[in-house]
Amino acid sequence: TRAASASAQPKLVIDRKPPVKFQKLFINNEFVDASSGSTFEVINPATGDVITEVADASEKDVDRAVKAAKDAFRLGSEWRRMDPAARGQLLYKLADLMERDRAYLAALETLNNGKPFKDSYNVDIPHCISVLRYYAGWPDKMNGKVLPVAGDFFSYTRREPVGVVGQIIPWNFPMILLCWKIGPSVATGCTTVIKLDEHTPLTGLYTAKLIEEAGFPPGVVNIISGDGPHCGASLVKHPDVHKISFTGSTQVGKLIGIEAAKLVKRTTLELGGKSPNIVFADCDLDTAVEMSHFALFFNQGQCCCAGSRTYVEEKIYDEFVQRSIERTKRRKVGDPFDESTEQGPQISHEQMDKIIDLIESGKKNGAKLLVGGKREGDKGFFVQPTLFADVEDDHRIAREEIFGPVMQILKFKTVEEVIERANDSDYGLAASVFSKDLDKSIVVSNGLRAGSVWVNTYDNFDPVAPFGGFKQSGLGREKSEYSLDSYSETKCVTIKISQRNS
Ligand code: TXE
Repeated sequence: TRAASASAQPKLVIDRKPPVKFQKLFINNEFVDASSGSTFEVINPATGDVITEVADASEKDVDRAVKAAKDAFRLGSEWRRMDPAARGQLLYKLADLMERDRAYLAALETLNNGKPFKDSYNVDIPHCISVLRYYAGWPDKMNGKVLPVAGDFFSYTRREPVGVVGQIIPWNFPMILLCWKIGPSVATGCTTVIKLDEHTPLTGLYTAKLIEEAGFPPGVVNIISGDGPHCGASLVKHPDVHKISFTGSTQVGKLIGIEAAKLVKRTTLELGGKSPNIVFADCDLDTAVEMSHFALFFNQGQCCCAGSRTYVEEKIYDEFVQRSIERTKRRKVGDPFDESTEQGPQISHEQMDKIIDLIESGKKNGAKLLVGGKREGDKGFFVQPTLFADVEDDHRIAREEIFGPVMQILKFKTVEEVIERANDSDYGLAASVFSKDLDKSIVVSNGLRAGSVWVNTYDNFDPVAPFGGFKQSGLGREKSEYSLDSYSETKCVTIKISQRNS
């Protein structure tokens, strides 16, 4: 039956040159030019060529977008009067439209970001759809409580939207992170201004069109393209923005945290990582090798939660390294639209240079370079799948986020030692454990200072599961019901009554 249903599916035709349909700012459900008229170039990372130009939002445009969001949030507005379940229906509709346009959105994502089409199509867009559907179910389930206060009073809580939200996203998962932001902000009844990353604005601007088509009232979701230091920073500083949700580098996250704190804005930050992946000798070695490879190399290594410190127990170290060498050598780099491609280009020349610089530091520090280590070709921003073994804890490649296809393998002997070394990092986003010993897996998982721990798997991103960092990896949680808390305020109303009774 599987074969029968597969053959019933129309064959997917991949458009390698998807047309770019929207290049302007989406404010109040309209596409508008930047007030200055200026634009910036969007680059295809696989070739280095310019794909198109999009509107470059300035502080003035941020102000326009925030005003639209503020108007949509005013008391008595269509949005504020809408039944909770109707907000959910809008998210369902948006998810349906993404499903309809899945192949186009996936092709546009691949063109702009460089990730393999098979990932955009099979991972990114389906995940977006399930995240929106997950949040669509929430609006009519966020109850308050009646409180048993003392005296002649009646007291209840209400969960109210935080208000106008400013959301800033990076380039590594342009569609997924957009949906992680839209979902909870719409579900809780907020209005939002989302600033797309300057490298990858194309799918977000197309999604703006779908938002309009889904029937969202004007001003509820505004989507703008612009740079960080001017456009992003003015959104963070804007006095009418009540909450900031940022995903990006730890460096910028700290600046944003400081600015937002000046006006006591609610702030969630999802930042960098240097996640330990611990492989015990009693693991299933095939699974551990393949999943450790995936943990690091998925998305060209451009994952905040990449398993970028692979600690392998001494007893299996040599064999693990050998098998990882073979797997890394087999990794297929190339045109992201080719079906067999596992790895596309890095996002930019700048990121490629940063990765090469860190590879050089690894060599200098004395780590053993076993595969790759160079730029691949001279067109586009490709980096060879690279593998270092005998990495020491104080090497830069074991401490800094590389954000590229560079794997670090480190050796350990005991459980206590590896927990301590894994936790010796300023970051604390994710971690993983490979072992068949359940007790050990649980004890180690509970001992790791990280927001997500995966056991015998990696990158499990169910919408139901919270995601976020300990320590300098961030503040707050994304996805799941936990993120709803950061988009809502709890109000307590207490009413004097003439007589209480039990
Ligand atoms: O990030 P930035 P970059 C890490 C990764 C990468 C490094 C640098 O290590 O190599 O960061 O990448 C906006 N006020 N991550 O420079 O600058 C910017 O316009 C307000 C991890 O691309 O943090 C973009 O929309 N906004 C990360 C977003 O911040 C500002 C994903 C991210 O850009 C701003 C990406 C400012 N002053 C990079 N400056 C993850 N957690 O997954 C910039 N921005």
